[in-house]
Order: sequence, then C-alpha cells, then structure tokens
Amino acid sequence: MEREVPVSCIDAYEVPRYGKMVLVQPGGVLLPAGYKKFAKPIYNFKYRSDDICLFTYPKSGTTWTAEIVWAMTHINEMQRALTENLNHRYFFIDNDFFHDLAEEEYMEKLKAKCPDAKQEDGPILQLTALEKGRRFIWSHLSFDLQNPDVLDKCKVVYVIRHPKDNMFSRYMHFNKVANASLPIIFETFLSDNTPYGNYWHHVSEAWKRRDHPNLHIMFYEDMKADIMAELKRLNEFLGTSLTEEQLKKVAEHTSFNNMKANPSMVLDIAGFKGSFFYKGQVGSSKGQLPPELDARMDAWIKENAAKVDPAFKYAS
Ligand code: PPS
Repeated sequence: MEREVPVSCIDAYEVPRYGKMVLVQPGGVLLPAGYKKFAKPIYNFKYRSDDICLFTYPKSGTTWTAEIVWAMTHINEMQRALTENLNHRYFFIDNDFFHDLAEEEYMEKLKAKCPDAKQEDGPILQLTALEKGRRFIWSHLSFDLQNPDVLDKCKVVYVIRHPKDNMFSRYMHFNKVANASLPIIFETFLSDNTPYGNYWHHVSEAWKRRDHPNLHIMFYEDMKADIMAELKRLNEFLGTSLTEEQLKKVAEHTSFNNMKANPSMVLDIAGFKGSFFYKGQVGSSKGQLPPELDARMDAWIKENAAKVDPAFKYAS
C-alpha cells in the first residue's frame, strides 16, 4: 500500500517563471505547486539495489558529484559525457513538478517506450521506473520527502557545501537567469521558507542518517582540498575498485575547467546555460557580502550548525 507523505502542503504565492508555489511543512520547503501531485509518487518510488542516488541541497556541488559518480561507474566510456548530457545520464526525479524543464523532450522519449503514457503522470518518474539498466537518480528534495526506505534499498551520496558559498552560488545563478538581487536571495536563504527548504533542515535530515552504511556524505570543501582522497573514499563506498590511475582520470575529467568547457554538461533549457559554473571555489562569497549581512550570516551559521551537531564542520 502507498504511504502518505507526512507533510502539509499549503498554497503559497506565485513567483515569476515557476508560477504557483506550495509551502511544504515541516522544512519550510517552497516548491512549484505541481509538487502536491508528485509528493506521494516520489515518497513511494520503488528503488532497486543497484540504483545510485545523489541527494543534495541545490548549489552544493551536485553537478560535479554527479559527473564524478557517473565517470567512476563508466570508467571505460567516460567520453560519452562529451556528447550525452548529464540530464540524460541521470534521472532528475524532481523534474516532473518543474513543468518547463525539457518536459517535451522527456515525453517523446517516454512515448517511444510506452505509447499510452500520460504526461500528467510525470514523464521522468515513468521513464525512471521503465529503465531496465542501472539507474542514476538525483534529487534536491530532503530525506524526509524521499522514500523512507531508500537507504535500505540502495546507495545514496549526499553533498554538503558551506552555506555562505552555497547562498552566493544561488545568487549568481538566479541573478543570471532571473535578475535576482543579492539582498533578496540573502533574505530568502536565511528565512524559514525558501526553495527546497531551509538549508539546516535539509542538512540535518541527512546528518541524522550519517551512520547508515548506504549513505555517503561528502563536503564540497574536502573535495576541493583533496579530490583524490575523496575519490578514494567514494571508490570504497561505491565498490568500483578503480586503480589510482583510473581515479586520476576521473579527477581530470571532472575538473572545474573540463566540466565548464564541456558543451553538453548542462541542458540548454530555460536560460540555464552558463549559470551553473561561476567560480567553483571555496570562499567564493568572500568579500561579496556587505559587512552587516556577512555578520548576520556568521551568527546564523554558528547557531544552526551547532544545532545539527556541535561537532558539525561549520559549527566553529
Ligand atoms: S545545482 O543548480 O543545484 O545543480 O548546482 P550544483 O551543481 O549543486 O552547484 C553548482 C556549484 O558547483 C560548482 N561546480 C564545481 N566546482 C568545482 N569543480 C567542479 N568540477 C564543479 N562543477 C560545478 C559550480 O561552479 C557552482 O558553484 P559556483 O560557486 O556558483 O561556481
């Protein structure tokens, strides 16, 4: 029997581009209104033991990690990444409630496999379910909105990035695609109700599951500091048994410059192209915030990181 999602969805305001939004509580998760329809199918989605999932708060290094995981599991066919878009190698299961994101393209793919399929049932969820081979699934929804059994079924990688750089990356993205201002993005990021929910809610939902053997948590800053060490940890977790030489190849293939230069990395949809790669650095927000906002964010981080765990990376 299908489980009910233990959240409430309240109709919220309209935002340009995404239209009507809903506020999902707890978590203060603002999502396109279409989420109401897909909440239950996502919550009940049937994972398989060889699936690999990537769950992240947006702007944490999702694209980078997605490419790493894919390259590690396709070590002898990495060149495919130069012509095959990442969105075609992964299933972005949130896509069905973002109606404009290449839905027609996915619908065509779905119709070829299943002529009777209906658009309103969500092309991506259907395509994911129909996939016969190993599935690479990614989502920005926090763990409390995912199938509660997902970790018992398959491996999940979760990436965390320092909230200040995360917020600044969000700003650079939405400034490019929607002319959003820094104060607006700042206030939304620190508010309780924000797209994909409060940063700390998202992170703490993953952190409390950190001892599950099927969950691998990575920090963007650690990846930047020593990518080979992180690839080795991932190699263990994924069971990919790659040699040092092969891991070096993965590191090279997924370097910031190589990924940025790859014309097929990010789908050219909804004006997103060119908004995914800003600097790809730790501390990219340094000196960018007015001192008053900078101090507010420091205090906010200190208070909330300690609530996640006094030993949490950003707590001191
Ligand atoms: S999204 O839109 O949520 O999927 O964005 P996400 O991919 O999670 O995060 C985007 C930021 O990750 C940076 N990025 C990288 N950093 C280092 N190395 C590599 N290879 C890499 N690829 C992407 C990207 O540049 C965004 O960070 P900023 O600071 O905005 O540059």
